[in-house]
Amino acid sequence: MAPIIARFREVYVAVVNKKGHWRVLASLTACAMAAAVAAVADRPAAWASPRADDAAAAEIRMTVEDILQANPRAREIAPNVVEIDTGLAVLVPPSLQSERDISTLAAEGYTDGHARCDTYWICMWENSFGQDLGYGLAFYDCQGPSESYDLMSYRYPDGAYVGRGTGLRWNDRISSYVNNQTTGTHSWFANWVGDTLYRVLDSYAPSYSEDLAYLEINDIIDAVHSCTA
Ligand SMILES: [Ca+2]
Repeated sequence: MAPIIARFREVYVAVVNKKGHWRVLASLTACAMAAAVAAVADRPAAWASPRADDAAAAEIRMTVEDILQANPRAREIAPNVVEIDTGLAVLVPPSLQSERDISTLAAEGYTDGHARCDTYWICMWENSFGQDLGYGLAFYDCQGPSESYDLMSYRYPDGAYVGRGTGLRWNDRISSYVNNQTTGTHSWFANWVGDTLYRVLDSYAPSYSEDLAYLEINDIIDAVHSCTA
Protein backbone atom coordinates (compact mmCIF):
# COMPACT_ATOMS: atom_id res chain seq x y z
CA MET A 1 0.00 0.00 0.00
CA ALA A 2 1.34 3.44 -0.93
CA PRO A 3 1.67 6.06 1.81
CA ILE A 4 -0.71 9.01 1.83
CA ILE A 5 0.83 12.42 2.49
CA ALA A 6 -1.65 15.14 3.41
CA ARG A 7 -0.70 18.71 2.59
CA PHE A 8 -3.10 21.63 2.94
CA ARG A 9 -6.33 20.70 1.11
CA GLU A 10 -4.72 18.19 -1.22
CA VAL A 11 -3.59 14.64 -0.82
CA TYR A 12 -0.65 13.28 -2.71
CA VAL A 13 -0.33 9.59 -3.42
CA ALA A 14 3.28 8.55 -3.68
CA VAL A 15 4.45 5.31 -5.26
CA VAL A 16 7.76 3.70 -6.04
CA ASN A 17 8.68 4.30 -9.66
CA LYS A 18 10.59 1.96 -11.98
CA LYS A 19 13.96 2.87 -10.48
CA GLY A 20 12.75 2.45 -6.93
CA HIS A 21 12.47 6.17 -6.19
CA TRP A 22 9.39 7.65 -4.60
CA ARG A 23 7.42 9.97 -6.76
CA VAL A 24 4.08 11.74 -6.58
CA LEU A 25 1.62 9.94 -8.81
CA ALA A 26 -1.58 11.76 -8.11
CA SER A 27 -3.03 14.75 -6.36
CA LEU A 28 -6.56 14.46 -5.20
CA THR A 29 -8.94 16.93 -3.63
CA ALA A 30 -9.61 16.53 0.07
CA CYS A 31 -13.20 15.41 -0.57
CA ALA A 32 -11.85 12.44 -2.53
CA MET A 33 -9.41 11.48 0.24
CA ALA A 34 -11.51 8.84 1.97
CA ALA A 35 -12.32 7.16 -1.30
CA ALA A 36 -8.69 7.33 -2.40
CA VAL A 37 -7.42 5.75 0.81
CA ALA A 38 -9.86 2.87 0.49
CA ALA A 39 -9.19 2.39 -3.20
CA VAL A 40 -5.39 2.54 -2.89
CA ALA A 41 -5.63 -0.20 -0.30
CA ASP A 42 -7.67 -2.26 -2.75
CA ARG A 43 -5.55 -1.58 -5.78
CA PRO A 44 -3.18 -4.60 -5.82
CA ALA A 45 -6.11 -7.02 -5.73
CA ALA A 46 -7.54 -5.43 -8.87
CA TRP A 47 -4.36 -6.13 -10.78
CA ALA A 48 -3.71 -9.66 -9.59
CA SER A 49 -4.80 -13.13 -10.68
CA PRO A 50 -2.86 -13.95 -13.84
CA ARG A 51 -4.22 -16.70 -16.04
CA ALA A 52 -2.70 -20.15 -16.49
CA ASP A 53 0.00 -19.64 -19.11
CA ASP A 54 -1.02 -21.79 -22.06
CA ALA A 55 -4.73 -20.93 -22.02
CA ALA A 56 -4.01 -17.25 -21.46
CA ALA A 57 -1.42 -17.10 -24.26
CA ALA A 58 -3.87 -18.65 -26.74
CA GLU A 59 -6.68 -16.32 -25.69
CA ILE A 60 -4.48 -13.25 -25.89
CA ARG A 61 -3.19 -14.24 -29.32
CA MET A 62 -6.77 -14.66 -30.53
CA THR A 63 -7.72 -11.27 -29.06
CA VAL A 64 -4.72 -9.53 -30.60
CA GLU A 65 -5.38 -11.21 -33.96
CA ASP A 66 -9.01 -10.06 -33.83
CA ILE A 67 -7.92 -6.47 -33.28
CA LEU A 68 -5.31 -6.68 -36.05
CA GLN A 69 -7.88 -8.12 -38.46
CA ALA A 70 -10.47 -5.48 -37.66
CA ASN A 71 -8.07 -2.61 -38.34
CA PRO A 72 -6.31 -2.55 -41.72
CA ARG A 73 -3.43 -0.36 -40.51
CA ALA A 74 -3.09 -1.99 -37.08
CA ARG A 75 0.20 -3.28 -35.71
CA GLU A 76 1.25 -4.77 -32.40
CA ILE A 77 3.62 -2.20 -30.91
CA ALA A 78 4.23 -3.95 -27.56
CA PRO A 79 3.06 -7.18 -25.89
CA ASN A 80 -0.76 -7.02 -25.86
CA VAL A 81 -0.82 -3.44 -27.19
CA VAL A 82 -2.18 -2.92 -30.72
CA GLU A 83 -1.95 0.43 -32.46
CA ILE A 84 -5.20 1.06 -34.36
CA ASP A 85 -4.77 4.70 -35.40
CA THR A 86 -2.14 7.42 -35.27
CA GLY A 87 -1.16 7.73 -31.62
CA LEU A 88 -3.93 5.41 -30.42
CA ALA A 89 -3.77 1.77 -29.29
CA VAL A 90 -6.12 -0.86 -27.84
CA LEU A 91 -4.90 -2.53 -24.63
CA VAL A 92 -5.79 -6.19 -24.08
CA PRO A 93 -7.54 -6.78 -20.70
CA PRO A 94 -5.03 -7.45 -17.92
CA SER A 95 -7.11 -10.44 -16.78
CA LEU A 96 -6.19 -12.20 -20.02
CA GLN A 97 -2.50 -11.71 -19.50
CA SER A 98 -0.40 -14.63 -18.42
CA GLU A 99 2.29 -15.02 -15.79
CA ARG A 100 4.81 -14.98 -18.63
CA ASP A 101 3.49 -11.60 -19.83
CA ILE A 102 3.66 -10.24 -16.31
CA SER A 103 7.25 -11.46 -15.93
CA THR A 104 8.13 -9.71 -19.20
CA LEU A 105 6.46 -6.51 -18.08
CA ALA A 106 8.14 -6.72 -14.67
CA ALA A 107 11.50 -7.05 -16.42
CA GLU A 108 10.65 -3.85 -18.32
CA GLY A 109 9.97 -2.07 -15.04
CA TYR A 110 6.17 -2.38 -14.83
CA THR A 111 6.08 -3.23 -11.15
CA ASP A 112 2.45 -2.23 -10.60
CA GLY A 113 1.19 -5.61 -11.72
CA HIS A 114 0.16 -6.06 -15.31
CA ALA A 115 -1.76 -2.91 -16.12
CA ARG A 116 0.46 -1.36 -18.74
CA CYS A 117 0.60 2.37 -19.30
CA ASP A 118 3.91 3.32 -20.80
CA THR A 119 5.87 6.43 -19.86
CA TYR A 120 4.63 9.36 -22.00
CA TRP A 121 1.22 7.69 -22.50
CA ILE A 122 -2.23 8.34 -21.15
CA CYS A 123 -4.30 5.17 -20.74
CA MET A 124 -8.00 4.65 -20.06
CA TRP A 125 -9.96 1.52 -19.20
CA GLU A 126 -13.55 0.43 -19.41
CA ASN A 127 -13.60 -0.68 -15.76
CA SER A 128 -12.28 0.72 -12.50
CA PHE A 129 -9.18 -0.51 -10.69
CA GLY A 130 -11.53 -2.20 -8.21
CA GLN A 131 -12.70 -4.52 -10.97
CA ASP A 132 -10.83 -6.15 -13.79
CA LEU A 133 -9.76 -3.12 -15.82
CA GLY A 134 -11.14 -4.68 -18.99
CA TYR A 135 -10.14 -3.39 -22.40
CA GLY A 136 -8.28 -0.12 -22.56
CA LEU A 137 -7.11 2.63 -24.88
CA ALA A 138 -3.68 4.26 -24.88
CA PHE A 139 -2.98 7.71 -26.36
CA TYR A 140 0.55 8.84 -27.18
CA ASP A 141 0.33 11.62 -29.77
CA CYS A 142 -0.57 15.28 -29.32
CA GLN A 143 -3.30 17.20 -31.13
CA GLY A 144 -4.17 20.80 -31.92
CA PRO A 145 -5.35 22.73 -28.84
CA SER A 146 -9.07 22.20 -29.53
CA GLU A 147 -8.77 18.79 -31.21
CA SER A 148 -9.52 15.42 -29.61
CA TYR A 149 -10.02 11.76 -30.34
CA ASP A 150 -13.71 11.09 -30.96
CA LEU A 151 -14.43 7.87 -29.05
CA MET A 152 -17.68 7.47 -30.99
CA SER A 153 -15.58 6.77 -34.06
CA TYR A 154 -13.96 3.64 -32.66
CA ARG A 155 -15.76 0.34 -32.25
CA TYR A 156 -15.60 -1.42 -28.89
CA PRO A 157 -13.55 -3.46 -28.16
CA ASP A 158 -11.42 -3.89 -31.28
CA GLY A 159 -11.13 -0.18 -32.11
CA ALA A 160 -12.19 -0.55 -35.75
CA TYR A 161 -13.01 2.82 -37.26
CA VAL A 162 -16.77 3.10 -37.77
CA GLY A 163 -17.38 6.80 -38.33
CA ARG A 164 -20.89 7.60 -37.15
CA GLY A 165 -22.51 4.22 -37.91
CA THR A 166 -24.29 2.04 -35.38
CA GLY A 167 -22.84 -0.56 -32.97
CA LEU A 168 -20.85 -0.59 -29.74
CA ARG A 169 -18.43 2.33 -29.37
CA TRP A 170 -15.75 3.48 -27.01
CA ASN A 171 -17.77 6.54 -25.92
CA ASP A 172 -19.69 6.41 -22.61
CA ARG A 173 -17.50 3.54 -21.45
CA ILE A 174 -14.41 4.92 -19.67
CA SER A 175 -14.19 4.24 -15.91
CA SER A 176 -10.52 4.82 -14.99
CA TYR A 177 -7.33 6.34 -16.36
CA VAL A 178 -3.62 6.80 -15.78
CA ASN A 179 -1.94 9.93 -17.16
CA ASN A 180 1.71 8.90 -17.38
CA GLN A 181 2.86 11.68 -19.69
CA THR A 182 5.65 14.18 -18.98
CA THR A 183 5.06 16.08 -15.74
CA GLY A 184 2.61 18.93 -16.22
CA THR A 185 1.24 17.72 -19.55
CA HIS A 186 -2.38 18.84 -19.82
CA SER A 187 -5.06 16.45 -21.06
CA TRP A 188 -8.80 16.92 -21.07
CA PHE A 189 -11.82 14.67 -21.43
CA ALA A 190 -15.18 15.81 -22.75
CA ASN A 191 -18.81 14.78 -22.96
CA TRP A 192 -21.41 15.68 -25.56
CA VAL A 193 -24.60 17.25 -24.16
CA GLY A 194 -26.92 18.06 -27.02
CA ASP A 195 -24.84 19.85 -29.64
CA THR A 196 -22.16 21.00 -27.21
CA LEU A 197 -18.96 19.19 -26.21
CA TYR A 198 -18.30 20.01 -22.54
CA ARG A 199 -14.99 19.38 -20.82
CA VAL A 200 -15.64 17.21 -17.77
CA LEU A 201 -12.07 16.78 -16.49
CA ASP A 202 -8.67 18.45 -16.92
CA SER A 203 -5.81 16.10 -16.07
CA TYR A 204 -2.21 17.19 -15.49
CA ALA A 205 0.42 14.46 -15.60
CA PRO A 206 1.24 12.48 -13.58
CA SER A 207 -2.20 11.65 -12.27
CA TYR A 208 -4.79 8.94 -12.29
CA SER A 209 -8.33 8.09 -11.27
CA GLU A 210 -8.98 4.55 -10.19
CA ASP A 211 -12.73 5.05 -10.52
CA LEU A 212 -14.24 8.00 -12.35
CA ALA A 213 -17.47 7.46 -10.41
CA TYR A 214 -15.73 9.35 -7.56
CA LEU A 215 -15.64 12.37 -9.87
CA GLU A 216 -19.17 11.70 -11.11
CA ILE A 217 -18.01 11.23 -14.69
CA ASN A 218 -18.12 7.44 -15.00
CA ASP A 219 -19.22 6.15 -18.43
CA ILE A 220 -19.83 9.57 -19.98
CA ILE A 221 -16.55 10.49 -21.73
CA ASP A 222 -16.92 10.92 -25.51
CA ALA A 223 -13.70 12.71 -26.47
CA VAL A 224 -10.06 12.68 -25.29
CA HIS A 225 -7.43 15.35 -25.84
CA SER A 226 -4.16 13.74 -24.73
CA CYS A 227 -1.77 16.69 -25.14
CA THR A 228 -1.36 19.86 -27.19
CA ALA A 229 0.97 19.69 -30.16
CA1 LIG B 1 -21.22 10.90 -23.27
